[in-house]
Amino acid sequence: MKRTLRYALLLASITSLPALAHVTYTGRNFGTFDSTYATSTLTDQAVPGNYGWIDGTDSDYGDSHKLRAYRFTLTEPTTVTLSFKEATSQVTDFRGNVFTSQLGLIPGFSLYQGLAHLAPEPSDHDFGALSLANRPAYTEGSFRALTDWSIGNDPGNLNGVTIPASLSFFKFIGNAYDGTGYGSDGTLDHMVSKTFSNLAAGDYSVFVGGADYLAQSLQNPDLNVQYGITGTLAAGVVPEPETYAMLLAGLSLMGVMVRRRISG
Ligand SMILES: [Ca+2]
Ligand SMILES: [Ca+2]
Repeated sequence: MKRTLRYALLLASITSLPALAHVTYTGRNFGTFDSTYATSTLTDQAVPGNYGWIDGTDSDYGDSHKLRAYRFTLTEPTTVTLSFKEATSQVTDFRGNVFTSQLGLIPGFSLYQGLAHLAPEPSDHDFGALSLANRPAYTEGSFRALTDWSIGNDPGNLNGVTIPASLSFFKFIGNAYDGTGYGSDGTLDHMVSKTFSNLAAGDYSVFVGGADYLAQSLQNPDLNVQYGITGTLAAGVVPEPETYAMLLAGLSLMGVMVRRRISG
């Protein structure tokens, strides 16, 4: 397909996209964890453009449509390591079309306490009246990468009862991004990882997007390309070798006891 036609089609789909590109966690729930060591990996996700995360670090905020929201829940204080890396993903768009995203994401992410509205409540989005009323007029969206932020939904209807629009609040915990810029992980290898020690029990959101600030140039031919992401969460602490030794000793003792019981 010719590039110009491809971009014309992309733009045509983007104009009808906003109603379906609200903040959701579909396919991006890492799960519920306690301090027992466990990991969860989520594939086949993609983000439009390579700048969504870092655009939220500046004074005019960022558009949350350019990031993907992940969630997880902790049932007790737990240490969590989050890792995101470039990937090719089989992505299904809002029309049900499946396509392959491309490599090249320079990932950045921020971790927050709190969740966006969940179905059946209407999803949050940047350009609803409540979102617009709760940020300065000159801003590009509600997303903020380095501090607390909020975003609202539209009024909804639940079982015949009108529910007013309300704000979702995200309390900033920390961030990390790939590359060599100030505050980055220092190595541009299309992956980034960070450990958050002893997070309190509760619900968390992670917003992931590109960290190439210049990629938002309208001259960038890849402005709206879908970049694939693989995300991994590791909860708890990897057991120490001594713990394994004790575990093995315990298992062999049980084996002896079971054998004795069978033979006795
Ligand atoms: Ca911005
Ligand atoms: Ca890196």
